Amino acid sequence: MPKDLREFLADYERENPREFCRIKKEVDPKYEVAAILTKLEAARKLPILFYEKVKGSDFPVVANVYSTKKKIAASIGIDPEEFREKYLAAMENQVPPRIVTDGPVMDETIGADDVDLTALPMMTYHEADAAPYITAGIVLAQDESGGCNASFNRLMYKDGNRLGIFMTVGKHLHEIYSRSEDQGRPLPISISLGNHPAWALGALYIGAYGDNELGIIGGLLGSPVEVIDGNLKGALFPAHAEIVLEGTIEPHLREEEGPFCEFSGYATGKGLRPVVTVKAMHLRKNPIYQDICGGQHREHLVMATIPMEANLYKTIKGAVPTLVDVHVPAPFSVIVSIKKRFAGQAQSAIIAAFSAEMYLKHVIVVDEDIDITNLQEVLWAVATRAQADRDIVVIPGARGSSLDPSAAAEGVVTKMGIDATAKPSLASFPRRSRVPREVMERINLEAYLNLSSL
Ligand SMILES: Cc1cc2nc3c(=O)[nH]c(=O)nc-3n(C[C@H](O)[C@H](O)[C@H](O)COP(=O)(O)O)c2cc1C
Ligand SMILES: [Mn+2]
Repeated sequence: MPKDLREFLADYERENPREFCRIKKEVDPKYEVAAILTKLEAARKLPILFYEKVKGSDFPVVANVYSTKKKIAASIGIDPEEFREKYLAAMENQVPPRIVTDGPVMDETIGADDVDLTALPMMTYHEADAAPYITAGIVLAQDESGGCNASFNRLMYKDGNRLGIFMTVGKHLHEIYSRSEDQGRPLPISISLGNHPAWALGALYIGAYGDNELGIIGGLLGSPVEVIDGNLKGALFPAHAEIVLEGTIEPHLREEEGPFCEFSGYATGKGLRPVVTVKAMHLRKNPIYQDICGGQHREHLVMATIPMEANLYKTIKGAVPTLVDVHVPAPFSVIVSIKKRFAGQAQSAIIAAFSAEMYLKHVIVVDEDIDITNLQEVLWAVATRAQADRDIVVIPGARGSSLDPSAAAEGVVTKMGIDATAKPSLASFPRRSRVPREVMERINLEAYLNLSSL
């Protein structure tokens, strides 16, 4: 198993040269990197992109590291079908982090007076984006019990050593910050770029406040992650990252942040949001800057569903033991299949799903005969097994995503569950059209017609 991002990249390039693309021609971090990725996606190409020369910066940039499940799976030595099992096992068998005093990221350190964020190739992706952004930074912050929280948070370049930060209300980093702000204290954080991909799966973990995501990353890797306790007490940072920024989120300070085009496919409006002061920058020798293209791109969508589906599976299984599968096909939406034994179990699945993930807005529950990755079949089940007056649960005024542009107030949404299971049961429902199996097996098309001429 690779021990850090650069080892993973070297392994992947060697083993999958067609999925690793080195770009030697200079690219502009303003729009051009996003344009290349957007055009490649339209052509259904998702290679890791390694930009060797980025205008205005000495650092090469890597993007699309998480663009397929295959890549992320390779980084932790599993097949893509094993994610569910592996993630649940990592949640059960967490490996606590090891605090070390040194590591590769300490090759070079730049102190507060000399930090100039413009040295980093921060990106502007879309027309509506207010400024260059850092998107692939993993923020670590300690809660009052000393546990370490990890999350991705977009960071807007402001000036010199200052960044605007977007923290969703109700997520853990926002809660840690609010508690520290209540005490009038700045919150020490670290922002790391260029981690082993397991860090991304940990940062996207959705669990209870106080859960230590470093233990889950250790569980995924099968060994403790090494973190350094830096100058700012409370801000641990990964010893093997490419780049680390240490800083504080200031209490009672709000400045304009945004707009920024988000994974929802829309630009979120500007708002008054907290500010990070960067107090030190640590770098490996020849650091690689990692980028995740802002907006609705494969990388963001694919990666986020892995921990989300594992968490939904675990929580819904607790309520409905005959849960079959869960699938997150689009932002804020999940499709759940169950083997319904008793009336009311679809409703139990809906309630459990909403309790597991605050961002969820729509839950569709179907029977076990439906392929939940086939949206046409799911809509067929909704059309033929549900009646709106009987089978829809509506929860108005609930906490949801602040990135939902249809919400009446930011982050306050109406949630909907659809029970698209057959009533009263699949066994008693009209039978699906099916040619007898024995005949299907017996009939050989080639005996009746020339298949290749059609
Ligand atoms: C590339 C990327 C960028 C993200 N940016 C943000 C962000 O700006 N603000 C935010 O609240 N969540 C963001 N997220 C989602 C959070 O990282 C995610 O909800 C995480 O589980 C929150 O963890 P926490 O509740 O432990 O703080 C982003 C996710 C990804 C993959
Ligand atoms: Mn957390």
